[in-house]
Amino acid sequence: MIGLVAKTFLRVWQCRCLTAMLLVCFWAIAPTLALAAGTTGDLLKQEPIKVTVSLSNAANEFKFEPNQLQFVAGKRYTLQLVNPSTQKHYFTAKDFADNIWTQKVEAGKVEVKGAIREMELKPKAEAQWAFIAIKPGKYSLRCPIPGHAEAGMTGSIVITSSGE
Ligand SMILES: [Cu+2]
Repeated sequence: MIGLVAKTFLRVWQCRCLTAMLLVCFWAIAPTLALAAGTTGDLLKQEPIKVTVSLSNAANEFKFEPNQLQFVAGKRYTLQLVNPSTQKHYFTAKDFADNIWTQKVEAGKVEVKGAIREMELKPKAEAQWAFIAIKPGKYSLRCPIPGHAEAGMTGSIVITSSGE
């Protein structure tokens, strides 16, 4: 009998904990979801702003061109990534990727829908990253291949709020 009471109590308690956890989770992501849901409908009708970034260049220099990128929260973009060099390079900006809403990435005949965190471009490759900037902040960009960031393959990405 005591065992049953204890078990029931534990179940109710676990249930409460789970509910509380879910509530906390929802509270944490709700603003982002609301922002995404509220803005994407209208923004997907907006003509995207095109920005091109070159990973290295024809001279195989270790740099992003340009290496300072700026986006405005709530605006729609197409980020065109190109690699004109003879080596593969990465476009790695994970915090940035977590703070935008990715619609899709197009590369060749493939279109990938939804979130993405990092992109590797083989020599002569091109990709288009369609997204809406969401959360203002300063994010770092780098190519994580050993030696590349050290040689200068770094950059910064700023998302400013639409009021700025
Ligand atoms: Cu690189």
